[in-house]
Amino acid sequence: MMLRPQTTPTRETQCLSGMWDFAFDAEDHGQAEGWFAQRLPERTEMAVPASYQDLFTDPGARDHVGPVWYQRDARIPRGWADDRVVIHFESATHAATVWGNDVEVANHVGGYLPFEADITDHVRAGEQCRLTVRVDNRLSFQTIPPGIVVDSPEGPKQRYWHDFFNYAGIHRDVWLCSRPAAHVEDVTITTDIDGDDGIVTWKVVSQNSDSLTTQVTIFDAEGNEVAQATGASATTRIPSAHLWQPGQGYLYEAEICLLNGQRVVDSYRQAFGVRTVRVDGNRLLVNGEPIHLRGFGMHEDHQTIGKAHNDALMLRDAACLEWIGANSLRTSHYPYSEHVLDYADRHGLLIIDETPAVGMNMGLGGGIFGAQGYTTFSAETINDQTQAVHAQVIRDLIARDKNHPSVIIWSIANEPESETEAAENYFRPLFDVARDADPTRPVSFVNVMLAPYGKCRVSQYSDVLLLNRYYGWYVDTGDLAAAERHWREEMAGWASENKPIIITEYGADTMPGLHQIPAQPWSEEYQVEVLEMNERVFDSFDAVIGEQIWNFADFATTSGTMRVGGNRKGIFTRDRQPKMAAFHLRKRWRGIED
Ligand code: GCB
Repeated sequence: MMLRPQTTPTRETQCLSGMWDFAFDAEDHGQAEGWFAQRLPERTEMAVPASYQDLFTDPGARDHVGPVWYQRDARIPRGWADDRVVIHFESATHAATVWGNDVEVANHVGGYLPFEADITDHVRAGEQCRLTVRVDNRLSFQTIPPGIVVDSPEGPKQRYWHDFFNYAGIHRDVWLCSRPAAHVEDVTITTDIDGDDGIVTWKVVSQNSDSLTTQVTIFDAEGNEVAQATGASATTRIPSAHLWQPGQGYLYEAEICLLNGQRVVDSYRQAFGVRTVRVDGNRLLVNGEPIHLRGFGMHEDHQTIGKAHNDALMLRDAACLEWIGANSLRTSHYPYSEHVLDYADRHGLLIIDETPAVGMNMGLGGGIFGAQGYTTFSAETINDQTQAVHAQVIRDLIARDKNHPSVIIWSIANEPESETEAAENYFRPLFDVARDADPTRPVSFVNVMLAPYGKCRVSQYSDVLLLNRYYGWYVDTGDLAAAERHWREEMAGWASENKPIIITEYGADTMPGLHQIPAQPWSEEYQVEVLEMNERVFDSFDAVIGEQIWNFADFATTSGTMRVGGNRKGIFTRDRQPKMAAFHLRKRWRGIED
């Protein structure tokens, strides 16, 4: 359990982003040599946040496999003497060990979720502290996502089965935070609608607070107090509530105070929206109204900074989404920066929130990854231990994102093997994990073309069907008439399930500037024709309640004969300029013809 860093009357924060010392540790001997207890040997500089791979010109940096080290000094503010001092990482990819001075304070595996450590006992207010972080980019069959390091005469190589480059490093902000010893540790806010009123229920977990009272005050977006109640678990009513709606992200804030009589011992503010999400037959209802998703599977991927979060680049993405008429996105294929979800909350974007479980399918190769030679689920590959890690990542994702009104569906995996008994056994309990952690939202996973209607054994557990289909690209390449016929045949099957269907991927690689009539794969014209073919299919099935194209923008991948400077299925280029298909979508989604 963990709350985000926040400055409040009882808490302070100091952002540690900026320049850090940095060293590669290809031999993996830094830990044994105690690099955390000295200045890093053979150090260079590194920007935080950033992926480190694209900041050098040396291929060795880009292809590095193993640990890298980050280090900087930080002065603990002198006013923090009576508080707990915490170091908080929004993420570090894929595993991190953290030292405060000479003491190991945190060890975390998993590249896209936050972690923190209480370092009070190892630092002193007013004094400098040396912070050292060892970040390891290696994946194994027991990590999410999985991968494998293979030895070769040239050194170790990382192999993985997902189609995006294995960027690593400290990708999001790092914070020093103070908080009182007695403090709010977690809050879960759920909402319901009763006539015009909003019903708000909270559960606050706090530390060292036995003799304290929990008081929650709710403010509207203009800062007016609209409700107040005491109790760590309570329900209150907002009369004539302003609902959070698609396209209108109205937010309330709950101020949670721990009180000792009149004295505020800790206070924390949590934004939330009043809204409901429900599946009804083949409809997905937000506030009782059916919704239709338009948008994209995306990536956190940019020139130079790789997978780092940057507010300015996020705003450019948001401007492109607005321009084209998207109302939704999927955080393919990992949890995105919390700042993306905040933006979505404020603007009413609908989010399918995905775990980093991607590349769990040895049947997929298609020339991108070459021959696999592994069994997906087995004692030696993805096994019980992986499943336990996967369960934890589902819990951690939900713990982080549960209060975001923009999140309307949990996706527990992308395109895993799902046509086998082993897959069913692996995934069935994971759906329960998600539903236990959050009974208020639909749970699903993204189905792959190798497990079509009638073959998939996991979709039966999904509340909403999420399908990735490449008719006209990986199958029936260049033959859109056959593609449309096959797609309709398969869709008819899924539509008979009486569940909402969202097509979470479809599209075609496209080189901007390549024009052809008649259209051929890779041309801008062909991308438009693939979209049009899909749209004809979607528009003739009531159950299809969402279309999310693969991908919002071109992105970096591993090297491969199917990838030309990365994956080119973007509707925008990697620098966020429109391909021809963007104008087609703007017309379909917004009715605007440029
Ligand atoms: C998929 C994957 C996505 C790939 C995409 C492609 O099915 O989910 O990660 O990038 O196909 O372009 O091949």
